[in-house]
Amino acid sequence: MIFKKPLKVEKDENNRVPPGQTVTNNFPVLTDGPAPDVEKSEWVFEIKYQNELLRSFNWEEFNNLKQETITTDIHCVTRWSKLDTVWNGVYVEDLLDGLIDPEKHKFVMAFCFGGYTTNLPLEDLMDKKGSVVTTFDGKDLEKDHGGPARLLVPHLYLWKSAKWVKGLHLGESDRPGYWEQYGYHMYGDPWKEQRFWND
Ligand SMILES: Nc1nc2c(c(=O)[nH]1)N[C@H]1C(S)=C(S)[C@@H](COP(=O)(O)O)O[C@H]1N2
Ligand SMILES: [Mo]
Repeated sequence: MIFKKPLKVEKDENNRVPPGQTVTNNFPVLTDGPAPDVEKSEWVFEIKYQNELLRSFNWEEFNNLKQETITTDIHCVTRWSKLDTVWNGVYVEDLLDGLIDPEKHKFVMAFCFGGYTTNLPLEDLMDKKGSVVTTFDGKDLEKDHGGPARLLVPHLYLWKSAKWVKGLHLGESDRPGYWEQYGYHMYGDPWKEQRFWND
């Protein structure tokens, strides 16, 4: 009888890169329109339900929350992936702590300085799946990548990771955000290649 050595399970690049994607070491910038200027002194993060402001943080309040380091792969619908990116920020579930009413708060529209929006199910931001990050690679997040703060939702295509994020609008129903109105998929799972409406 032949005993085979068990296969060593490593984080193999092939298993980490979703179909149709190519790994890059660069960090491309993809913004529709100009990057807005957002001063930390005017920065706010707001959590809303309908016309009601449930909670808000200014820069100082946000930075007093528990900061986490997140190491993750990211995948852009324009077919590049970047492995082991390192960010610092706050988990969305900590921002929402004690606020959630599961009957009313099922979906989220992230909104941004500059007007961009993107939609996602609330549960895709919970359980450490979503965060609001303020550093990349140990340095303050560059303006072009969304500084001072962006959403990071690495298990979905990167258009869901709203740059210059200003808050989350909670709601009962899933409405299309900016790119979702123009043909991008409502959910955007890179492992299922949910790039466009009919994927
Ligand atoms: N506010 C805002 N966020 C945004 C965008 C944008 O145009 N405005 N572009 C999205 C798209 S389509 C992608 S692919 C990623 C790109 O992030 P990056 O420029 O840091 O690579 O940001 C997303 N977040
Ligand atoms: Mo994109």
